[in-house]
Amino acid sequence: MKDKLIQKLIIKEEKREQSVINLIASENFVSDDVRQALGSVFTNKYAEGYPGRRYYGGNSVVDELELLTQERALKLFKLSSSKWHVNVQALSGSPANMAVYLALLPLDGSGKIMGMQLAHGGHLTHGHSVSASGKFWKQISYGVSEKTERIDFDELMKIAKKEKPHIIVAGFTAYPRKIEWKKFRAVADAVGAYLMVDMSHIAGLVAGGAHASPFPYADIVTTTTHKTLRGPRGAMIFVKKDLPAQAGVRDLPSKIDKAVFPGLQGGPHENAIAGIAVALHEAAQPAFKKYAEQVVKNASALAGELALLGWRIVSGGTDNHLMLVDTWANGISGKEASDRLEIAGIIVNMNTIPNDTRKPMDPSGIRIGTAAETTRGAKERDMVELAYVIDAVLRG
Ligand code: DSN
Repeated sequence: MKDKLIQKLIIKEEKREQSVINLIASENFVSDDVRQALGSVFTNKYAEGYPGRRYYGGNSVVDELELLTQERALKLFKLSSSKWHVNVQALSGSPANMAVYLALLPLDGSGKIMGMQLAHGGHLTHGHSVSASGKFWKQISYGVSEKTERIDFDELMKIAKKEKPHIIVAGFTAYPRKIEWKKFRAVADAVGAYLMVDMSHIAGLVAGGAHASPFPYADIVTTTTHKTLRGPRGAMIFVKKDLPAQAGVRDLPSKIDKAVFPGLQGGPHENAIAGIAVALHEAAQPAFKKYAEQVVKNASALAGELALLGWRIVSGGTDNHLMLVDTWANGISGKEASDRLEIAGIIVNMNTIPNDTRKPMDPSGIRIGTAAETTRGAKERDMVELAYVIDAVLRG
């Protein structure tokens, strides 16, 4: 590389990544093939529009790429193209979610998104007031039960019946338990709401069969492509083709396509789409199924050992790739825990825990995930060892 300053930073970051244990629940290590696609000539091309309907010339190869990516996306999640449409252009998870709201919700201030509170594991774009999703539309929030730290569906039904949201969002950023899609469907049906699933965190687990698929129940599924799915940064929006018109919305697939472009963005990042296509192919291989299963086994082993060592695990454990550790129960704030671990070469993020009494910038816990280290080959015995190291570092 001629730009020595940037080359130096790339090498520096590569060394940093290699020298630490990465337990950030939303990160992963992509394959060389994914990186090759990302750095390919597809980055040169402007391609506003969709296959067969582009504004610029020279898009015949891009059309092939995008159609193949859509085909691979539908196949990976066992979806028929006669029933589901997929948009692969959204630049990342937040714009993908915004595109769904833009397509579905009224803009006159009456639109309601029912989403999980940020502090209980929801995402900013599920209607939080600091996100555009909470500025253009009203968040009807729900949380987890104080006692079980799991979703309380009776409470959810009560809120939904009272508030009558247009859309219910399931799928979270910091929820360690299996998500019962069928129960969300029942709540959405009871109030005539769309059910949108944001499966960003667990997409790789769903693809590998390590978490139940939301597709039999959801109307719309959004996902980022760079977490457990192990692709480049990007997003996909899946939408059912045969949805009944609700709140006057018809032909949802085309509405969502239009919300992505021209509604929210211009030219798609075709190099990222090429990387997504590679990742989708990788996730369809038998080895990925084993990977997804191992991610969950590793999380369970790590949470189990930490609990034995005296750390309170929120909700008592994990069913997926992540866990929340209530470090404040042992007198260490989440920030302090995260800082201490980083000094020891273990990267986690501080995180609020349900009903946190502390502030988001210094909350009561940390979030730990196993997707990245499982890619590096970690197994349960490594997790047990890691638990001992984490314990020793935190107890200092
Ligand atoms: N930042 C992502 C996460 O860590 O879950 C969500 O946007």
